[in-house]
Amino acid sequence: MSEYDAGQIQVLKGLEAVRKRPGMYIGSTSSRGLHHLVYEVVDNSIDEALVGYADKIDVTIHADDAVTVVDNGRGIPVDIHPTEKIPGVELAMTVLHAGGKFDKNTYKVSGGLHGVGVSVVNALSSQLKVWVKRDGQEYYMDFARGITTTKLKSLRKVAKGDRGTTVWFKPDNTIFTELAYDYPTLATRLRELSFLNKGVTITLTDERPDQAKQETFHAKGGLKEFVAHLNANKKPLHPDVIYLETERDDIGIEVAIQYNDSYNETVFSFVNNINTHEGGTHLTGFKSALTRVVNLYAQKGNFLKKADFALSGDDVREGLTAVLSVKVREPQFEGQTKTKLGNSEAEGAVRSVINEYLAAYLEEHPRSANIIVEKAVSAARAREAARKARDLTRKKSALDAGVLPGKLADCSLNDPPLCELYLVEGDSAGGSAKGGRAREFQAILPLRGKILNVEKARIDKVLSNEEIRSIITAIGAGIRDDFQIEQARYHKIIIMTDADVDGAHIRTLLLTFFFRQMRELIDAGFVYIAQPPLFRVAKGKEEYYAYTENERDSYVQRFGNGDGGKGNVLIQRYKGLGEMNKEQLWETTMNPERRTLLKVDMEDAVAADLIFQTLMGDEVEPRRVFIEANARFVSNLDI
Ligand code: 0RA
Repeated sequence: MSEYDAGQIQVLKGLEAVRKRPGMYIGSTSSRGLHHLVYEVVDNSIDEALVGYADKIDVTIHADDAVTVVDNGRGIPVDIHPTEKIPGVELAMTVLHAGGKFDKNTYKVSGGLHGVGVSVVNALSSQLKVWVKRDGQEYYMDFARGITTTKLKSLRKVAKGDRGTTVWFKPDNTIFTELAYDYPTLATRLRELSFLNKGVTITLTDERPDQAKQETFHAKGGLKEFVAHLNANKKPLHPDVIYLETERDDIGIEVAIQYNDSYNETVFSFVNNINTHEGGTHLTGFKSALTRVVNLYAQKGNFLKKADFALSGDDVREGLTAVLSVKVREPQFEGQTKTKLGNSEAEGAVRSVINEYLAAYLEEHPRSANIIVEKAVSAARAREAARKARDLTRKKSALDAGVLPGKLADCSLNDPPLCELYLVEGDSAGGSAKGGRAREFQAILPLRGKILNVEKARIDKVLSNEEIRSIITAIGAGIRDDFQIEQARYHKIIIMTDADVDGAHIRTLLLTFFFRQMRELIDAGFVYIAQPPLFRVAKGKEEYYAYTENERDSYVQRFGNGDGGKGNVLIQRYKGLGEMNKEQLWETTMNPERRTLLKVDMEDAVAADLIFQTLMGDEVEPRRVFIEANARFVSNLDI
């Protein structure tokens, strides 16, 4: 630390800021943030693949949860930077956003949570080591919490063509609250990256004892294989995946499309490998072209008997599985979660490419074209049939209480950010909830009987389901394409079901509904799950609620230790919400001062889509496989 010049002070300030507020750079310091460290390093290697220099990336989770990422790219530069006066590799590792300083001719991943720079990983690692092979030499450096501990040194000679970068890092246990990597989470993202970056081979190796595993991800067909993967548990309506890869107006465009016999729309869009959950210009261009081309084909072929209604966007996307991936040089990310593409040029580029290509495809493949158009036409007929029901479900204005469902006990405030809607299983719990609630801001909607499984139903059937209609009208924001989050009458929708198998089923049915019909509600963070306690442990005037058996035992222990005996400790087990009186329900599950709510959020919409398909879809075999693989994680199955 003797050569402490102004440059280094600046460096320390930068990385110190990362350590002070890690959430600003990687989103969180929980499991999600931990996984982002790996994604950040891998993204740098993927950038090398994007410019054609790397085609192999190896990720290893070591026994101590350290991670190594190896690529065969050009290797991070090691020469001294002209103005910063330190080796390029040291610059990349110690200066925020240094990447662009010495390389700006490429599509950099630079939006969302990724693209913050590998220096952030360094700052948040108790140790980081980097090996670079370039120009016939292997070099090495190491760091601790972002500070250089070994300056660049030359290790050995290597063959001229032997190039690449190896980064080993150990996440800092004073920063992260969770240090164990989840293999399936990493595998899902690495598989996705292999689909998105055709031809790159990515391996994932888990060296941890008891869970040793290795997989290789490689997709020769790129997005074509992505769509085949998404449709794996579904019945495709036409054999080929429609696929195109091209460039227009300096934007790389890759699209794959295949319809299946379900009623769901599964469309994912990416910009520079980042999932654009909130869509944006590229997706708008894609959707409008798809709607236009299918309508034109339907009109020309007289598929629409009377031309009194056109096929809507929702109609042409019924049963559609599609992935759109664009590569944009300077992406502008907007929206609440910075996952919405703003670049206006992307809309026209994607629209014109899809217009041309898809029109030609339909002309050349009349058999597939007929199936696709017929699917959309039958969706349109169902939509017509459901129109009345749908109209009934959309409120005219938030103030117009006349159209609210009869069994809704609404709150008296009309200020959505403050208002909560409890969806409660059963009339008896509904009654207690109504009695116990804070009526100014808490509304109660009791749900009787089973919610429809929307995974298997078409929109007309969905909308004819009484329970679902009540939920839609109570929320007041419409559904699907018509969904308008600004109209939502509550900013907390709280699912309150029993802690048993039936409760779990109803909860899953509700989550399936929100995921398929009101996904923005989940994206906005408006969906929650109430956590009713399983036990009340009391002695004299002192009482505690326990949410697990362990918690119960520790309260019993605590009481026991007080006077040497446990004799007077009272343990009450709540079998269901219905068994709690209104005071208990308020105190344990609804009182904002004491309750615990789980917020529903989506780490990965692709993974969520596959899970809903598996759990709620038509095919039984994948569900059996899932249950067998996951049964060991289940505890308290109706204890
Ligand atoms: C800056 C410039 C060049 C490569 C890289 C960074 C680079 C960074 C990482 C991080 C992980 N793997 C990486 N591989 C490459 C290009 C330098 C040149 O022109 O040779």
